[in-house]
Amino acid sequence: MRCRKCGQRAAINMRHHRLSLCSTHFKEWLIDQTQRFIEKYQMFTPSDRLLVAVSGGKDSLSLWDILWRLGYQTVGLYIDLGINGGIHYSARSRQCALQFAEERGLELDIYDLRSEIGRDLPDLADENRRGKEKPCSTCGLVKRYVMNRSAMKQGYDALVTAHNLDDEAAILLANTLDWSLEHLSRGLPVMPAGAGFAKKVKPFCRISERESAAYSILRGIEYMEDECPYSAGSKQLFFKHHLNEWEDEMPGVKLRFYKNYLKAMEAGAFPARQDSAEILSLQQCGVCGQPTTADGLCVFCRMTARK
Ligand code: Q46
Ligand code: ZN
Ligand code: ZN
Repeated sequence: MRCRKCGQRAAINMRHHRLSLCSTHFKEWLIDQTQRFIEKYQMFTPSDRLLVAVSGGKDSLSLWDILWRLGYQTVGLYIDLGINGGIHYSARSRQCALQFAEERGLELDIYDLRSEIGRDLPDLADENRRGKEKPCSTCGLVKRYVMNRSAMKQGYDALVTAHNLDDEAAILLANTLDWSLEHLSRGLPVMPAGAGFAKKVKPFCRISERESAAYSILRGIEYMEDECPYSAGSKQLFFKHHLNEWEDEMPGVKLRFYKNYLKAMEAGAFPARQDSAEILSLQQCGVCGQPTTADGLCVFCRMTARK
């Protein structure tokens, strides 16, 4: 297989784009693609200050590298959840994020759950979950809360996450199977700011997991290769696995599924999300000031209050 641009040996063949590229041209191509989607979906401009959520994995570090090369003003946010799972998951992920930032002279904010609330995610999840439920719902809540609060408090113009095409297609499939109109109306690459929520953007929404992994390897980025020990058996991995099987048989099916969803949204297929505080009947949390539908304290403040 040869690179379409220069005829050298190809480093990657992307069947869904009918495109093979060498290492140099693939890296250039991925940077161009990312910039194209930033502009197409009007995510942000060079004058915006961006908070990039960084997990230490391939997607977030590849995306941060690309935003940095494109000259955007970025600060990273790493949330240390204190997950060990026998592999020192959080400590090693944090190290990857720190090393990445240091090598490029970038600023990385670290939110350390144990220092902030006195316990790690697995303890917090134990206090709050029912039965043998995984800690993922508590984890999701903590991450969404910390990301939004950090972005709002420090006045960033947008919160950037590295959700990729595989993530978006898997979420879309799950929400379609449930016909969850509420969630289907929130799957766009840009969620505008409003009612105490920061603007959220996903520049990698059309970039596949395989492409972002190839980018980090070809760029020599050291990322956390192990998955979170709690991810095994998750619904999202189940959907990703099946989407990948379909992709093998029908190259491009994932991208078509997601792009056609965006077209359907544009055509008004699902009700647009209403974001005003009145419509969502939001109040301000009495402790942290974050938006909440509950009276008094938000879910995070209630959950993390010492019992
Ligand atoms: S980090 Fe958290 Fe994931 Fe681990 S505990 Fe579950 S949600 S699997 S993206
Ligand atoms: Zn080439
Ligand atoms: Zn609160």
